[in-house]
Amino acid sequence: MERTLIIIKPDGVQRGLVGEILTRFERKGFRIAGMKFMQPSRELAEKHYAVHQGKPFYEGLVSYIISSPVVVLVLEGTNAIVAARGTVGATRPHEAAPGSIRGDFGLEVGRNLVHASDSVENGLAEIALWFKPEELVNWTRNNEPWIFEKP
Ligand code: DAT
Ligand code: MG
Repeated sequence: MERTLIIIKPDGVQRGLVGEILTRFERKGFRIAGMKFMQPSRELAEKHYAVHQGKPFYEGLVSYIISSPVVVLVLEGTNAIVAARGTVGATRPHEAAPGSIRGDFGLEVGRNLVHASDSVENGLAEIALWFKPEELVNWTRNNEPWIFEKP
């Protein structure tokens, strides 16, 4: 089953939106394979955002993600990468569709609440960066046939 890495960023945690954001992923049908509350180090944040190094917003992006604790999740589902990015919404919240997390709760790109992996390959690398293998759980839900046609 395809996996994606989700981060509820510091603004989501500070604004008390963890439950609201988790609910949206749960009711979409994703299965949680990993979840933790943690304070990311600068080193981890720099690795996570390495592709953006050198861009004008890079330093602000790193300081933002380490400014407060975050909730990190691994979600599983068919087409998990694309589906989760749909649930999250466009990068710039003022352009994100109403109904998406960013579209409903954000106004600025520097406070866009959630990270979601953008490809299967990057998702695997991000999961390996944020989680140890033993922190991920292989399990099935008893409602799986009502979410996945071929569980
Ligand atoms: P996304 O988080 O939607 O995958 P991205 O990978 O292009 O977007 O960029 C990572 C983060 O960097 C994004 O969530 C917010 C920030 N960012 C991107 N483009 C930006 C810009 N033009 N100005 C300020 N911050 C930006
Ligand atoms: Mg991205």
